Amino acid sequence: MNEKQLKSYSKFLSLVLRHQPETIEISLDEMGWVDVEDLLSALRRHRRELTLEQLKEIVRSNDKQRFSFNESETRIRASQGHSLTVDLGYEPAEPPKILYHGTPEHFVESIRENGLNKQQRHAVHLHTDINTSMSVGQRRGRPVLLKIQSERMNAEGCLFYVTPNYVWLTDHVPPKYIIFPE
Ligand code: HQG
Repeated sequence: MNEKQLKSYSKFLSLVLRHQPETIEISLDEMGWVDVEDLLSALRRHRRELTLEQLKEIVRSNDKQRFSFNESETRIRASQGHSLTVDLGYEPAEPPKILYHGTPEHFVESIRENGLNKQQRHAVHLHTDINTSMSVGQRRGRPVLLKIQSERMNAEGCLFYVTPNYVWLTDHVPPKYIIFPE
């Protein structure tokens, strides 16, 4: 598969594994998993045929490692980013002192007031590195980098989870833990 095909399939998989499995008439279990066989046959029925090897290539080559297989590679899911209600079953983890969140400038005033909300997704997404956060913020406008005092939040009772691809998840970030740029 060439780069373009990989990207297009990855986008389509994000759609069905995070948001709209009904697009190809599959359903996800409560932890977001679907049987690989069921996924492949649904893709075939909807003219998006993939071989098992191609699916593995998409998972392996994905720039953000968005998808994962279970250990026996019989099931697959998105590692984070769902708008569907899912319980990904990650254990709470101790975050680093600071995590980052990039957001477009026009959301900053509302974030100052309300903190970071998870909006359409199942959790607020935070990153350990500035570049990733800036490129997330850049998707919708001029990006602003917010620093989150995650260690302090955690010490004061807020839970954090980390995905296999090192995206940090939490339910909400109150404004008092956010350091805004000058
Ligand atoms: C903002 C992509 C106003 C928040 C990315 C964000 C990421 C508020 C937007 C991953 C707010 C939600 C997640 C408030 C939060 N007032 N705006 N109180 N609280 N927001 O897409 O973090 O490529 O749901 O700052 O790369 O941007 O899909 O979240 O701008 O890693 O794998 O509301 O999605 O990954 O937007 O992105 P999103 P996000 P994938």
